[in-house]
Amino acid sequence: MSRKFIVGGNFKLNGSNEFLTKLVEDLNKGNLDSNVEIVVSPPFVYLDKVRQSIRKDIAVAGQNCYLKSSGAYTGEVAAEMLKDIGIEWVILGHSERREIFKETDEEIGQKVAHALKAGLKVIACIGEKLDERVNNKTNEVVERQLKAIADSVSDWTNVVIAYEPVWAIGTGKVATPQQAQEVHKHIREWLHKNVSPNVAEKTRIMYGGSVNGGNAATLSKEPDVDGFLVGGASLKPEFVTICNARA
Ligand code: G2H
Repeated sequence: MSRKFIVGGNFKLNGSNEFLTKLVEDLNKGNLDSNVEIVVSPPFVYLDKVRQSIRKDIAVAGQNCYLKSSGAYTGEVAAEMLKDIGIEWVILGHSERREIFKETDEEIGQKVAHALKAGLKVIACIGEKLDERVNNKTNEVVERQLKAIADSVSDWTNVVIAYEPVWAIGTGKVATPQQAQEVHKHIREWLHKNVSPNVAEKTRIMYGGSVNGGNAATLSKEPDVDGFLVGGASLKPEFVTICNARA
């Protein structure tokens, strides 16, 4: 079966009213492949502005949300609140959340389950650090991170996995198409064995880590690469080239 190619723009902690107005204007004028699902993820305070001004064939994602619906959790945002303002997607488990904000595998699994229950679609990020790759621990690490998600999730319909090797994030060191394919294939095999053949076949696996307008087309040819999660390059005009990588 064919999985719909999906490209996400993770703006991280970047942007301003002026910058995002221009970026949205440019995307709205862009000649985008209609066979590709596109999701952009600005910082929380700009979510509503971007959602209201961006073309309707581009969806909007939060970059995080908490595992509770409400309460005394200063500084957090609930999945239900994202849903309430018309946001369809959320990115969870990004390595920057894991590393800088010390989110654990278990917490991320719970967040994924909570966000799905609230009606959001989830881009769930996994990936190994450089020392883990060097020590041949890549499969072990992605399996552990996947298991924490699988332990909390029963319906995978609205889950997309983003494989983002930490050593490739924002470093300009993109994984080779072979390195990406090898891990994506392993992830699919793990889903086949531990969740179900149907989930393995249907679940999309994005690659993230220094994707740009120059490397996207080659990476997109790999059979288990079903899209990209793009950081730095999503803030630039080349994001359109990345969205059209398979066209
Ligand atoms: C990985 C990616 C976006 P970049 O974090 O999720 O960022 O493309 O800048 O490496």
